[in-house]
Amino acid sequence: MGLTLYAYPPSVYCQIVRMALYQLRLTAQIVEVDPFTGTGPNPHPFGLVPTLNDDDFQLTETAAILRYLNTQYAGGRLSPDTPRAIARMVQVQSIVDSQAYWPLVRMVSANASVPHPAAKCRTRL
Ligand SMILES: N[C@@H](CCC(=O)N[C@@H](CS)C(=O)NCC(=O)O)C(=O)O
Repeated sequence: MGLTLYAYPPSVYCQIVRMALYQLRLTAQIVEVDPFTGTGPNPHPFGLVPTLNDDDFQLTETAAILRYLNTQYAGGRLSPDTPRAIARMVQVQSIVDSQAYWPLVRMVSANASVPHPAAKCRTRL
């Protein structure tokens, strides 16, 4: 079975997980789902993306997925190792997730003049 990532390609959250997989030289089966139309088999309890399956272990939330991949498959080498640096990392991840995603991605990128697959996000504003 191995790793399976349920992902929507334009999603920055999914791209972040895919960058981590690439950086760690991990292979994952990518199952495309569209959280905006409900297309595809989406296991996420809130209908979002991404979700990572590692055999029978299922995980949502990008920061948690990154932390899992980093500790399970990389001995933690992708993150800092001092308490303060770890705290800063978690702080920045939380700020970006809670404060930056909506204004930067949903209100700007998804409404850019250049047509983008995520433009359909606009309909959910
Ligand atoms: N806190 C979540 C946020 C995930 C999230 O918002 N994903 C967006 C990607 S575009 C989504 O699925 N949006 C669908 C919707 O809002 O209906 C994480 O870190 O994974």
